[in-house]
Amino acid sequence: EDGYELWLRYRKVDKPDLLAEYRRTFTHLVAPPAADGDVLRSAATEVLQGLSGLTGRTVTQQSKVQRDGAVIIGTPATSALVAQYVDRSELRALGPDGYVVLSRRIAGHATTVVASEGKRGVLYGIFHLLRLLQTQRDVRRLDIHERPANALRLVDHWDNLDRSVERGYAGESVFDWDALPTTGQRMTDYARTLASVGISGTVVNNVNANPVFLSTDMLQKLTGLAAVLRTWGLTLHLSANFAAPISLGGLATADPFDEGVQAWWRDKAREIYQLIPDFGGFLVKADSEGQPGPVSYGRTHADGANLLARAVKPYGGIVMWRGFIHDFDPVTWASKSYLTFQPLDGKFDPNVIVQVKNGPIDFQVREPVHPLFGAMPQTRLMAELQITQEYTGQSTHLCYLVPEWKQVYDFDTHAARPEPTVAGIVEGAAGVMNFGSDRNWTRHPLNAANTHGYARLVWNPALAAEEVAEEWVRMTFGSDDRVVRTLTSMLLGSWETYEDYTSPLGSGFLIGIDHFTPSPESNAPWNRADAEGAGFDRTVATGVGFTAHYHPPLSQQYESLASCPDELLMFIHHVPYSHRLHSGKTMIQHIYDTHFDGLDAVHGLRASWRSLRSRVDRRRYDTTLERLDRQVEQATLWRDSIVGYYFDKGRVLDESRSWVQLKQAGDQPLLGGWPNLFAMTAGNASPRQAE
Ligand code: BDP
Repeated sequence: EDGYELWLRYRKVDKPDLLAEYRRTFTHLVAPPAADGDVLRSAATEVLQGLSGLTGRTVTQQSKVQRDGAVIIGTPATSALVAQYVDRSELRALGPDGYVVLSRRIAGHATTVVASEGKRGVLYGIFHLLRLLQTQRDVRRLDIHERPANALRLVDHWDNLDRSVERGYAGESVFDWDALPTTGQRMTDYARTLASVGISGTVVNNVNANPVFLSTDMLQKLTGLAAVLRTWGLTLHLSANFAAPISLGGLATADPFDEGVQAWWRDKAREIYQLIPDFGGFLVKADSEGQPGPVSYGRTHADGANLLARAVKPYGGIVMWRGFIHDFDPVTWASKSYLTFQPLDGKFDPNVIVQVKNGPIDFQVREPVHPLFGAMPQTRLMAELQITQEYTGQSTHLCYLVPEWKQVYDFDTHAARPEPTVAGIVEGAAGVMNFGSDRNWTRHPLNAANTHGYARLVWNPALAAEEVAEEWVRMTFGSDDRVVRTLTSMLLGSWETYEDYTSPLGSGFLIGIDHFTPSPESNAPWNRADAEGAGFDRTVATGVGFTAHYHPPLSQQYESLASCPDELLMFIHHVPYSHRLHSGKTMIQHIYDTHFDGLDAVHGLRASWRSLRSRVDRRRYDTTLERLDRQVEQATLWRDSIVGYYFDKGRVLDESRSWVQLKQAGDQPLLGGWPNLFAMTAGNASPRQAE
């Protein structure tokens, strides 16, 4: 296996009893007639392929229920059986993306009904049914009623016209622009895979947007891509360059108040919708990192967003306006987007959704939850999460981010509203994508767990991380108990492990310009380590005032060194090395210990994987092991650099290790910063003396 099939492998079920059961329960398909390109046709094809693979018997489509084991799929409008046997008011309540999967006796036979008010819901329903078999669940008495928690379930590609990918680590762009409008099997599989986990749309080009994506030539090419996506219920979206009226339209300005500019966007929208009638809308990064925007014309972000929103409104389009403002000044960055956007609450048109990154800086391994989530009650909001592991090990390190995203969704903003958690506030998410041109899509075979996990959480943020991880493991590697237990636990601990050997206590930005290797020295303005302590003072009392952006009691909790959660301590406070954490350790000892423990945990990850050698197919085993070998090397470099750095700053000895121990840990070569590592170990003579 080369990993191409990701979690849609549909291998024959390996437990005899279960296999017999599934063979009885699923014998034939009864589906409404549907033309090629119709979502219902995709659903029928997929369910036939999936059930045939999983049962090892050819399941065929029939025109009516013939015997026990019929799978009936459809909407009330397309299937008389669905109309007759499924409660219409319930389907309406579940909405066009929701569905039911029910065991029912129909025409005297045992059947399974997958029904929805909308065709897309039927597609999601059949993937749910297949997932039950893939994860070896009991399917005899199904009574499933599902609706997505979020209407907007998007992935964002940061892909460029030359097929390079901003923050892509799996080869080139997954999209072959030159070949468009022709698309091949890979695009079909791309769309199927996303649909299988309920993704509803995709933004195909980089937020640092090349205006050429809106040119007539390019739009014509994109019709081919939109057609494949449509077949699988996905809408195409584009990142728009705010200055396109100048660069493409030849106008002298892109000022949102200029009538010529307004007309240009109206015409552009009309052209797009003529070519792509179900176009989803625009994503815009404005006035950030050199991108053009309304602020250059003395207008606000709301003025800019509303300009585009009005152009797409007649066609039902939306504008996702990024609430992320990259500020190269460490002093102001954490507050920048809050201070820019919060005053604009209530000023955005109804079809604008402001897209807010999970934290106030930029996808660091640990950040507080973005204060904007609790601060814009009159504005539609969505979360931006980063599936591609820009700062979390790229395609070398295993870092399963679902536990992090769960914390974001569950975060109580304490805003005065009925559901003050992030999950209750946002109406969708955009996940910055990790798929590339590599045969296995993500290079690191285990990193597709993040793609799957992101999608499953945006569908239902209440799912437990354990459940999501285990589901992915079973679907991707099969249901061998050892594999399931081992790999699930590898995934679940890996984010905190990554945090342990990289960035302590919310420090962030200890990373080099490649966003991969450690480089604490070059980030001194960020980590603010000196002889007495470390961390960035963002308090109101003595720092940059960031804590004021939160509602009480969060603002007080963060403001006080005593009550600030340990994991955010260095994000919010400048802390003496001797400060005792809630764990009872001094801050500096915590830094030392977590880095040593973190590296040990990476050795543990590799050992766990090795224990699965005879249980995982050769190719995926080897590819993953090769990644874990590199992770061990990189984690060693991280440990040595970071503990060396903090020792160098504070000259505080490590209470719990001696250099002899370090030396004896023979399988952990000391890479970076080794003179410091020797020097910092407690109560020991220097290496030379001891030798
Ligand atoms: C940062 C990336 C940069 C993106 C920017 C953004 O380093 O490549 O363009 O964010 O999200 O994470 O706009």
